[in-house]
Amino acid sequence: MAVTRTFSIIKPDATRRNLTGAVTKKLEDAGLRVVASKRIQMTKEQAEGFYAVHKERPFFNDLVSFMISGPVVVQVLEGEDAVKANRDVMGATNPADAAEGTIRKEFAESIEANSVHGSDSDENAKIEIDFFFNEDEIVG
Ligand code: RTP
Ligand code: MG
Repeated sequence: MAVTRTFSIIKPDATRRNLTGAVTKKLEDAGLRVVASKRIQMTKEQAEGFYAVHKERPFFNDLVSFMISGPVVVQVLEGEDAVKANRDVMGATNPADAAEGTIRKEFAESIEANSVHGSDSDENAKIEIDFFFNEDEIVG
């Protein structure tokens, strides 16, 4: 398995509860390394652009409002098969379905306020990383 990159967001429900460190610890314990990180307040335009694939979904407007309701921490993670390693430790989208030991089981408040985002493919990881980071901000 090759070392690859994925993109993560610690969402506003988690930053609000001061869980940035606790979430990051879970990521690190899963074998992922934070190679870039910044805390930002997303604009509405950024959130709409980032989630453009979901624009026809009924939850789109609520999701955009939630993602701009407070600061987020955007991160680039590196590790063996990083996309899968990250999604495994995140757990299911709905915390009610998330496995024991996952971030969403432990921390998520609801299907929307579910503490983390993680890319779902290597291709989308690259697009999402490029959306928030310049290459010189990433130090492997
Ligand atoms: P993510 O993209 O954030 O890593 O999460 P995911 O793949 O597990 O979920 P996805 O289907 O891509 O949905 C993106 C985010 O939209 C919110 N959501 N709300 N109210 C709802 O039914 C609903 N469904 C999804 C969640 O914040 C989800 O992470
Ligand atoms: Mg997704």
